[in-house]
Amino acid sequence: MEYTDLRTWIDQAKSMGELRVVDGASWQEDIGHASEMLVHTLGAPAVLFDNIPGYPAGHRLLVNINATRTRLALTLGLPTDIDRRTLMDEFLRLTESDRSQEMKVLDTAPLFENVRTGDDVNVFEFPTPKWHPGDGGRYIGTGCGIVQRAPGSDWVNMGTYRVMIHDDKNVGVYISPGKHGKVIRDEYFSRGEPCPIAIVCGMDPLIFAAATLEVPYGVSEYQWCGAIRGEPFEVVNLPITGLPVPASSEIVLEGFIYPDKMAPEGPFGEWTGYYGALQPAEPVMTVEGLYFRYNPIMLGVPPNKPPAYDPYLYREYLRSAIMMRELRGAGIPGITDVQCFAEGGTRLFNAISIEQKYAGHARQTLHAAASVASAGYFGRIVVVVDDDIDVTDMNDVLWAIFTRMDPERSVDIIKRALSSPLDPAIPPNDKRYNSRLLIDATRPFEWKDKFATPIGPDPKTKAETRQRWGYLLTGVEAPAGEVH
Ligand SMILES: Cc1cc2nc3c(=O)[nH]c(=O)nc-3n(C[C@H](O)[C@H](O)[C@H](O)COP(=O)(O)O)c2cc1C
Ligand SMILES: [Mn+2]
Repeated sequence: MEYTDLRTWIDQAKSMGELRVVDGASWQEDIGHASEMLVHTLGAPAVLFDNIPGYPAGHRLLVNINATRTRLALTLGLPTDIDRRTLMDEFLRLTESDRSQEMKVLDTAPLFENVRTGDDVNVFEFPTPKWHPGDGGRYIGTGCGIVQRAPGSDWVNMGTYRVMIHDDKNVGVYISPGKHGKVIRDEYFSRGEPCPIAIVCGMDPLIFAAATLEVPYGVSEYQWCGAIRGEPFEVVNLPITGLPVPASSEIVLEGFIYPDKMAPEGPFGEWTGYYGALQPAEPVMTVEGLYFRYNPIMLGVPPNKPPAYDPYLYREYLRSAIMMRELRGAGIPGITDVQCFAEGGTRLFNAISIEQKYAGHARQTLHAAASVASAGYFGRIVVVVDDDIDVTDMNDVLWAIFTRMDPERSVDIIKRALSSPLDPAIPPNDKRYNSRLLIDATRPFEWKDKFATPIGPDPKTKAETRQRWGYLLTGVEAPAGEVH
């Protein structure tokens, strides 16, 4: 690994020409606007905002961290010129459960350079932007990780859930149904107990990515990062709750949420491209302990409309890889590739290619792919295609749908599946369930050998043609000896 924390990651990204620094942008509008442009432009750099008016120099905010394959590879400790599939396969290898590492608890950390408790707590010490004009407040938690320990267990979960500032000492935490953080929270609440939580607002891009992915239920995101790093993930315990947070954290808020302490939360510009509804009652955390390094760096990951948006870009690789592992783990053979398209926010439109081995194989794949953990929450359309289709090419997937499916034979609908208050397509008065469209766009197994022959070209011929005739597309003269 080339970096040890967010600061050394920034140094690396800067030396690779992948990071720019901006002075003087306002938290009120400029940072939200600039971030929208960056996340909606493929290849855009990470940007570190400093000297934000109204804040001390050095109180910084970093956006667009993992939005290119180069930076994602840096984050995962892989060669930065790596191709898509190698990156996915390496990521799966690194996160195999037999590489899992217990976390390592350190005695102290730079995080405690500044400690605020009680009356001294003021979460406005950091330049939290107003990310979208219609947001119900300033969201300090976008590139954040919420740390909780399952009651009566060693399992420490870290998930990214949005956090809105109510006032200088109170923040609201919104967690969608089915998420680990909600399951844990509700276990405390059902016993009538408060749920201790820690909100980490600046951390290295690896633990952040882990907090936004389907690390299996019961597995700590810390163990998973240890597996990728090949050494125990270093944490430090907080004084009030005892919760372990990353030792390299930049800013941490500590406190409790209570079953009977709720306040309206939202609206917030969400990953669907719409404002998520104002939630009438979400838990409020009174910040009892606030800790931060000198010159703290907050991570900002404001949700935005698909397709190009930092978490879609890296999750197009990583969520797709996780689904591939889940399908194989479910015992389904012949899984060739998976693409959770950024166009669907890596949830709403997912394609799986298979080498068909038996009648019913395609349907089995579809139903599993709509239900595994990486796709269980708020899915919409799942497509299975044959392995001659390039699932990374939306046009190829659409061509398979248009030419190999016959709606009467090829479509299933799953009803009453897990959805979310953020789902714009279900009624405002009941945001629990949606349905899933499953499209079998494979050649029907029983007559696939008689199916019309695709024109091609096959991948080898395609590559050779582009090698030989590619000059025609470039304005370059024909190579010597070539027909022209
Ligand atoms: C920038 C960003 C913001 C997110 N905000 C929320 C949120 O407010 N609530 C939520 O339930 N999930 C949110 N998610 C998705 C979760 O982080 C994701 O589902 C993750 O798997 C949750 O961790 P868990 O599997 O440990 O529950 C967000 C993801 C990203 C990348
Ligand atoms: Mn988890």
